[in-house]
Amino acid sequence: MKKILIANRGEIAIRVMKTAKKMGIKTVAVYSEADRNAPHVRFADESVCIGEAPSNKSYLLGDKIIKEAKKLNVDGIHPGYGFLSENANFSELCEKNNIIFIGPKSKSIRMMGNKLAAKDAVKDYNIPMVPGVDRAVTAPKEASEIAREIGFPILIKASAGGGGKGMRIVEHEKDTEEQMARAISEATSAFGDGSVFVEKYITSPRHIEIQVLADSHENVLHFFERECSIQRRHQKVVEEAPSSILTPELREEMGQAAIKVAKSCDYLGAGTVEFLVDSNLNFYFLEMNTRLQVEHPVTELISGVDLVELQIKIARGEAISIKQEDLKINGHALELRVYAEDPMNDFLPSVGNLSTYKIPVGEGIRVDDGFEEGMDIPIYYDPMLSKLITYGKTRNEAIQLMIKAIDNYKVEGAKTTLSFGKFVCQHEAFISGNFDTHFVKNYYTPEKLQAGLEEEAKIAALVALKIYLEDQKKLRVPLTN
Ligand code: MV4
Repeated sequence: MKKILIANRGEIAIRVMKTAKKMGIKTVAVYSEADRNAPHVRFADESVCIGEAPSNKSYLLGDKIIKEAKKLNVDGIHPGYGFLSENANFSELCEKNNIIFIGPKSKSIRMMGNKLAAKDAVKDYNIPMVPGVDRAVTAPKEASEIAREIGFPILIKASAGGGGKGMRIVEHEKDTEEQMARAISEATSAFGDGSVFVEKYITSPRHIEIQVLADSHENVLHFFERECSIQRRHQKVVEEAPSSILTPELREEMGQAAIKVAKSCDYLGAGTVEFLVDSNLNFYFLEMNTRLQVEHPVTELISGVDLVELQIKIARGEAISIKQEDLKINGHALELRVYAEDPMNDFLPSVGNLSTYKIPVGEGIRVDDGFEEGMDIPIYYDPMLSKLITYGKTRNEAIQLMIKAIDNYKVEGAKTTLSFGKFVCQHEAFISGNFDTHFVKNYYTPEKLQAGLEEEAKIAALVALKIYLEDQKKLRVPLTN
């Protein structure tokens, strides 16, 4: 592979290009009219404009991207995350055009993109699943019968859904039929597929996922877990590796389950298997994400591998040269997603011009970003500015370093979630490791964030006053002498 095109923008486009450069592979950036001057364009060896600002007129145009790739003699396309990354038709289109899609085969994407198909694929592999039904239910009455069997609360999920869309919790039997009807109609209008299924609702789970990699020589490895329970409305905010609740035995068990999920769909490349873990440490397979994930850096830091490099080698047909028993967890990594959103105002997007943008630097700090000082934040795309990642020998070291890095991250011109990240890192429940997916809902209010900021300002004022008084004393010494 001599040249790859990155069908993405922002931090992930740059992240992929960095590894390609390291491997001596030429890079091609694609960009929309809104991204003409974006850093990912300048970072690439070549670049091509693919359309107007809205993503359905640029970054989502698979045909157009392939046409440009062929013109430029591109050997492979890396899709990053989002956009075309889990589009089975695009993966297929690449294959048909003799361009290597750096990711799984279209068949695996299609299978895992449908939750009922995924359940069906893994059913002979003895993977723990949430109690429920693994077939489409369309009649509200039928759902009521199932619910009575598994017991309330239940969760109705859309088979084609994702990111919490099309999910409904039902606490009481009397609400079942009404909620079923709503879920079906919601799924039909959102996904064009009204299939739903029913599961027992796990009330206070943790969300833990396992990174897997599979090559074309029958090797499937796992790269441990990421703890992703700190999320807000299905948007992850803080991720870490390893999870503080897994024992080595449970980690091994979940790792082996994840490997089996990958095998069940004939997986190739990097993927993530999502699990729920309940308060008794039972784990249940949820779904598989067939892409490189936003939070992949925490895995890279604790395992010492470059996941993008392995993706590219696998796409070239090479075998993974690492053995499972050689992989060890080293240290602890945290990632904070820094969004251009206002935590004081219901996390509303806060776009503007980044008049000040200075990232923290130092040992154990990694910032993956696609922005620079003076840039306008485009309104058309995801408002994530960067990923602030810290690494330490222990969890506590990584947390303390994160707090310090947040303090040294200077952004003006847009509100960001940096202060919110600090709130999480200073919260007792987070520090003790005693939290679940309801952390933000249970503990966060803008008032608490405000109180923390005021406290900090007061301390800063006191420190300033103390320094001032001490300076005065020093100055007076020679005078009074
Ligand atoms: C669940 C669940 C509880 N019980 N399934 C949310 C998105 C999708 N990936 C699956 N999700 C959930 N499925 C059962 N049977 C709770 C969630 C869930 C969740 C999962 C992971 C991370 C954050 C979450 C937030 C709310 C609900």
